[in-house]
Amino acid sequence: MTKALEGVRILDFTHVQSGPTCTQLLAWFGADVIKVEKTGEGDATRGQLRDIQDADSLYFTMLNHNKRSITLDTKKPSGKQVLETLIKECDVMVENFAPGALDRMGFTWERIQELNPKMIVASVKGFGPGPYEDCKVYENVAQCTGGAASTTGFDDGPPMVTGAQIGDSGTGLHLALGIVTALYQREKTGRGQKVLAAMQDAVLNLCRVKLRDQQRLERTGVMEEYPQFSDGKAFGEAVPRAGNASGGGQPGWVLRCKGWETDPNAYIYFIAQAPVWGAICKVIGREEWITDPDYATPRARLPRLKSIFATIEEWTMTKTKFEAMDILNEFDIPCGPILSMKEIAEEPSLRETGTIVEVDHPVRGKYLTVGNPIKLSDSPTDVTRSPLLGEHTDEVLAQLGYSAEAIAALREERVI
Ligand code: CAO
Repeated sequence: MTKALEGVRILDFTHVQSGPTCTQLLAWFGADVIKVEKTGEGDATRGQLRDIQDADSLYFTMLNHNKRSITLDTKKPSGKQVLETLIKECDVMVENFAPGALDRMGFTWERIQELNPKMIVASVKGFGPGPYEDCKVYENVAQCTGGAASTTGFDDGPPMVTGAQIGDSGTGLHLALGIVTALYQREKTGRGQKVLAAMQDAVLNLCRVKLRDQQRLERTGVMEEYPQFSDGKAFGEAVPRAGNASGGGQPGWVLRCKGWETDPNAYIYFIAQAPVWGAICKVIGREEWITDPDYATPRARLPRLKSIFATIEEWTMTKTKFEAMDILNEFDIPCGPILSMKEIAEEPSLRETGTIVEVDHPVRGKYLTVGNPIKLSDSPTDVTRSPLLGEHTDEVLAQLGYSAEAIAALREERVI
């Protein structure tokens, strides 16, 4: 069976997380991804957070499946020549170096266009044009500057970052969409183009509902679904941290379940969706709330949300999170157990769909990874292990037309 991006060749000049997540997705869709790494050292993540001495870290292996790796010193003249050949042969260059690094290497947009006018040059940067465009950025900086941190956490605590890598992997996803869109447009124009996904922009895109709330707050001075409202607290000028409140029109909260005293994840997310209010009241034994004017309508419930959730919690605490999930789903009440990473890793249905995959690696042995979360019916994903450093240098250079002698000379010069 053919793959969706078969025939597309990617010059993968990415490192750390944001760029590699993007090129990994493209590889899963069938692109030939050639990862160009620094001679001798490679992507810094190969050695970061190691759990097995001398084996590529899980950080690296889990972000670089289905790629080929070549080492190349792109600061030496003969290394630049190899890069030029790669630029001529590839469809897309993806990079996430610090701002200006590619220019300093001598590969400006103009130069790349000269070499290959069809080349799509896709970049992750911390910020778009503006006061911070020259800054280096890591995940949590993006979460803080993109609006996620100021709106995450509890009202009486500091701003919080989330465990979801929305700055890195979130931006990689945005970039991947930009790349396939540019490839599609190139079909009609024959031209390449620049694609930029700034981490601040990607995080802000994911925080869209909070900019919605900023404007609601400015217009009305109050947001009734926020916990501050039922707590009787004043709103300030900016969107406050909403704890575990739902970001949508149906109120929700995290509630304790049986075992919460010892299990940090014995909780369930409970959504008091309006259409199933009657069912909720019946399940928790509060049928009088169905007709009581203080509880019967969503609007009447808003100032009482805190005490309503406390009452629902009295019920959830008598059930395990999985028992509560089963009972509530019988009545179509939207809810979700708080799953630990251990529970997710062991979940058979995620293995069956390929969302969690066991991969074998020649140095580290078997490990678990997250497979392709996007399923195409006509382009299935086979997850293959990440490459060793420079594993494909000779193979790729030979494909580019370099003779065995020329390859040996480059190795002698320590360019590869
Ligand atoms: N051969 C020779 N030199 C190479 C090379 C190669 N194959 N690959 C990279 N280099 C050079 C670069 O040209 C650069 O040199 P100069 O500083 O002389 O221009 C140098 O290696 C270091 O690149 P860098 O500045 O990108 O790396 P860093 O570790 O200092 O910074 C990071 C890392 C992530 C902060 C920075 O790359 C960045 O801000 N990237 C954009 C935002 C981003 O993607 N952040 C997400 C990171 S994931 O959390």
